Amino acid sequence: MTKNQPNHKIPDSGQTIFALATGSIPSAIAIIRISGPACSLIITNLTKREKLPPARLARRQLLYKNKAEHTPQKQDIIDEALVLWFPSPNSFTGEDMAELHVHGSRAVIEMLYQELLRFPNTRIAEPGEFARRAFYNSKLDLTSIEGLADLLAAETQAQQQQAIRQYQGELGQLYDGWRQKLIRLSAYLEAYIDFPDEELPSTLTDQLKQQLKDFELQLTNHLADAGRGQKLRQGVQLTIVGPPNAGKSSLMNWLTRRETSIVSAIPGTTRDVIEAILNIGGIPVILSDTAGLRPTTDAIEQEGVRRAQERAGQSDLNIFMLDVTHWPIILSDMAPMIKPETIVLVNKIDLMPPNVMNNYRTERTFFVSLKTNQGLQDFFKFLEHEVQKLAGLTEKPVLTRLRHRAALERCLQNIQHAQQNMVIELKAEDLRLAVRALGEITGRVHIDEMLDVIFKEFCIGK
Ligand SMILES: Nc1nc2c(ncn2[C@@H]2O[C@H](COP(=O)(O)OP(=O)(O)OP(=O)(O)O)[C@@H](O)[C@H]2O)c(=O)[nH]1
Ligand SMILES: [Mg+2]
Repeated sequence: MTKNQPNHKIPDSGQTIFALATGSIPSAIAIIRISGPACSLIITNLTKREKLPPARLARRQLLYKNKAEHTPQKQDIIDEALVLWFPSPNSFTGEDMAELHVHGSRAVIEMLYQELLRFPNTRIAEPGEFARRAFYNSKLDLTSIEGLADLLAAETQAQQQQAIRQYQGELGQLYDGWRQKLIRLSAYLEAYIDFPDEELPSTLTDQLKQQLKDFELQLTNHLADAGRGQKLRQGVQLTIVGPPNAGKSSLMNWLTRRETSIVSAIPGTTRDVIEAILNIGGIPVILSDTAGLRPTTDAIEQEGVRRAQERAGQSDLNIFMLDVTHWPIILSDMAPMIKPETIVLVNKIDLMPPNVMNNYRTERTFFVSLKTNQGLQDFFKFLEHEVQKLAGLTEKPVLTRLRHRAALERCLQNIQHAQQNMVIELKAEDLRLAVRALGEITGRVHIDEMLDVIFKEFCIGK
């Protein structure tokens, strides 16, 4: 077996890194985070105390310039700070860490940076370096680190909920659990290859078949549910389409609560795709207002219509809007744009009572007036529900990134191969590849080492 372990020692773990962990200065408080072997030296030196503060408890202490003499002078004071000491391994990075909560002025920070740089092998951290160290020290897997990045970028509550769950390891645990299962299946096969004379339970092949089948189903279901997690991260694409003058831009402005698009009585007012980002029911939504659809000889308007159709084609959900005075006549070239999931919005019911009894009416048809606000609340409630259905939180963890999807699809392919392959060695290789694909998601790729462990356990006494 070839050993293929990543280097779990950080190349420059001998170096101590530090960075400002809080936002731009000046600020009331600024936190400088330090990680690495020089932490204890830095704290004792800056505080001019022989003893380190108690672990993980905030202490108010004076910070002094890093001078050789031990009797600090008043003019050597940098700031009065809160000092926190997190000895390894119980820290975010797993290394010795410290936090200095100082007053957030440019002068204090600059002075501290200068002092910190005087310590041996100490430098300013690169972006993401604390998280990278946490990963190398097995404090966080890759999905947790991605969850942390999402948490820092979260703008809506649902995004925050998904991110915190991922950060806390929900997704990582799911994939790791699957990986362990696959490793066990691999071990069975390996045993068969290496000890062909050994008696294996006769039901083994049947069991293996069944387990691979179950696994394939689980993976397929998970992949099918995938859109949700990604949409919650990136936003649901919602597009308003329909004939000119229907009130599409009026709806855009109502939904965004500002004058996002120009509204006018002249048909063909909107010519380009106008985008706005909003929060509907905790879900980020990328809303597009588009040019009214109609045959035209105007080249610019033609391009606008093309863009409208293109955007509608790419969207997760479309609102098809029309004027009540035209309802239910829908031009034949527009009819295909109304799909079963499209929400049909019949506007301007203040002008005349809608003919609600007709063939076009579905459960997804709403009658509204953007002038009098009639019917808008019911429509909005429905929209909110639809958006949440597309991207809402579920009980089960869902995949959130293209990176995960690519690896899971590879894993699924290998599982399918393994089921078809009759040659046992090739089956085993397929499973190894499937394990590797799952390992890539969490960052565990030292498969062979794991296999060794389980294989030994499996073959006890042989
Ligand atoms: N009476 C009435 N007029 C409305 C209503 N909603 C919009 N309008 C008017 O209809 C006209 C067209 O509205 P827009 O929102 O610009 O329509 P649009 O679909 O964006 O039109 P294009 O950009 O040309 O495709 C404007 O004069 C609006 O004031 C409504 O509910 N009732
Ligand atoms: Mg418009």
